[in-house]
Amino acid sequence: MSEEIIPVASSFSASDMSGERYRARYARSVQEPEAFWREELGRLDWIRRPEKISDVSFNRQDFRIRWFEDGILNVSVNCIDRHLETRANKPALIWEGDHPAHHHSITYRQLHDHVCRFANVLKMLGVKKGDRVTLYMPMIPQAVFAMLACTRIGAVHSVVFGGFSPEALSGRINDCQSEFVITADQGVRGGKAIPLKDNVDEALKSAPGVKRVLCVKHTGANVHWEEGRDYWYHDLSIQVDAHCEPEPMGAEDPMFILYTSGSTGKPKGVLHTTGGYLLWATMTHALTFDARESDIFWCTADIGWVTGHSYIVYGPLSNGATSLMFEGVPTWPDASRFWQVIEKHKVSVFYTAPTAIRALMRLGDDPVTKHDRSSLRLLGTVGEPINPEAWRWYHKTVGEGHCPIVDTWWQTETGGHLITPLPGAHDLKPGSAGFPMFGVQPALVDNEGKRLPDSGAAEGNLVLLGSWPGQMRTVYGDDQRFFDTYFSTYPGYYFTGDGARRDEDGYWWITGRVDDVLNVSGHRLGTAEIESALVLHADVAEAAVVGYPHDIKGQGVWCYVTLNEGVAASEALEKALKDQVRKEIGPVASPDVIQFTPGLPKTRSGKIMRRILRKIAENELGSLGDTSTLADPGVVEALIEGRAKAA
Ligand code: 6R9
Repeated sequence: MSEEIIPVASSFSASDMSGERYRARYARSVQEPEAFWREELGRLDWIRRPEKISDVSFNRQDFRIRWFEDGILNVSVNCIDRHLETRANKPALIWEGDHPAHHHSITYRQLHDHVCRFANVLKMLGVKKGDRVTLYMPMIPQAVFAMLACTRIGAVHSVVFGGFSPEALSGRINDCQSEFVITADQGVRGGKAIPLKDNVDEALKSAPGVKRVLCVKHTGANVHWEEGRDYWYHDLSIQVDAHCEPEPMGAEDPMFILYTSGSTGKPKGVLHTTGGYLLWATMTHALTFDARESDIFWCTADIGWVTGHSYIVYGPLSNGATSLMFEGVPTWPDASRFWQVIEKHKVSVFYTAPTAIRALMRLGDDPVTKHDRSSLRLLGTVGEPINPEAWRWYHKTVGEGHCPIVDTWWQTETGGHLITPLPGAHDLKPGSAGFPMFGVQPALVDNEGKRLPDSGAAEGNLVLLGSWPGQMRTVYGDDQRFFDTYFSTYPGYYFTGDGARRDEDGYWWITGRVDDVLNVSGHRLGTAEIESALVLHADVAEAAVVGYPHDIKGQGVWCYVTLNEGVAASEALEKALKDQVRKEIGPVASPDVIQFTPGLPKTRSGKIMRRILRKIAENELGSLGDTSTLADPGVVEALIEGRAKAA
């Protein structure tokens, strides 16, 4: 907890969005939503401006979420064509490659040509409106061209993070029956090549529905080639022209799918639709980051995550901003890379994750201060709660005390920011995500589902009353799962899966997940997914995975594993299990600790008591709570003994 308050920076005190303006506008957004959203519609170019604003019910009987239903628009037109009159020669993208010598920018005019060509190539391969196209790409401009090309012709993209394994990729391809994959020969990060095309080849062995693979040449590495299935982008792009008529899309037509982890089962295909998502990404980018014409905006996320979708691609480009895209990692060639890039491209708004801030903070101030950061005017964070110590370092050392920090709370499911300070409107409290975005109504409920008071200090489970345009519309192909996951725990509300506290001053503090979802370096991982990967190993009888506090990653992955009769624990087996998880999911899910144990703590009905496992992993042995309901209380001692060996 921190009582420190950092007042609105003087550089923002004359901002359009003062505290007073925020309060008035917020009140209008929740009291007169129709009127409010009719005004906000002007942020986009519509082919047909919608008359209907929203049609929403969170109840089981008549469940529906629809925004701007009769509106018609095209996303790529909003992100490109509408800027050509005034911004044709303005950089839309600045690309900074993994190697510091590789960088170039792409103007809005050039972006238009690239995207049209890409769209025509997709058409040539047979992609039609509504088709799902899977992208498995490095952080190169062609990834953005491909996303925008899909939106130009009404195809639905599903971007799969390039760090995911072939197994994870094929699962995602099959789930949305995607017949098209776009990839590159290789990616490069921190000087190391990532065999993207090889991974696609491997994935397609178990994804037989894929008909066409479009491959962008990036490193020039030799890759395996299947004639008739695989096509080089550079071969096809010279056969098409740089004009492509945009497809008029209904506001509720699917725009993209993005897979994310939940507390149960395999990852869910979060589906976002065209009008609501784009308006939300556009509005939140403009407001949270106080977007100005001359900004160089840098969001360090990967486009494989929702943050990359909303704040590298759709939000900034829809607002006609210059968006920086970085292929590399913060610590290569050395620990000053971020700051070097900021100096080189005169970045004015910088948006990154707490895990990166913590990792860089440990390397001291020198790598930061040796680079000129005077171009910076605003800083942001996303992905997990930021501890006040890291917040202060970011504020003082990186921002030299004059840049506000917007700590933005949101989720893949929400499309864009839901709770965040606005830099001209709010005094900041280190570690607090501030206040609700317009149209967003957070509330707290206790574990029994009882609403806690709407004012004064309170702590509980974070729910949202009502919808906002950027809300996901369903889990792809599984409406039932969508309802069950988000609307059945606390009927009538959207349940976020997060815990939160609201203080006396109305500031929101996100306390972290209250379900079985881990947040490792800002990446969401379901414990169930990691457990399934572990039990695939022939020697494993049972596995239970929990998170524990980790200095850099926020949370680490702790796996309790019971082996089959007669199998002995060994270092080799430990390594094999770690490899198994990397193979099934990807390096992001690598276990930090594998603890072999003769048994797991279970109730008499056979339910694993995760609370106890969490406490042991956290080394809070004094507060294990009531263990009397365990079928075999002796197992706790064995776990505590085993901990010493594992940790
Ligand atoms: C955008 C994104 C969502 C989960 C979310 C919460 C955590 C994100 C946060 C934060 C505290 C913040 N989270 N931002 N927690 N403060 N500013 O990260 O989406 O990958 O779906 O993760 O991340 O737990 O529920 P996603």
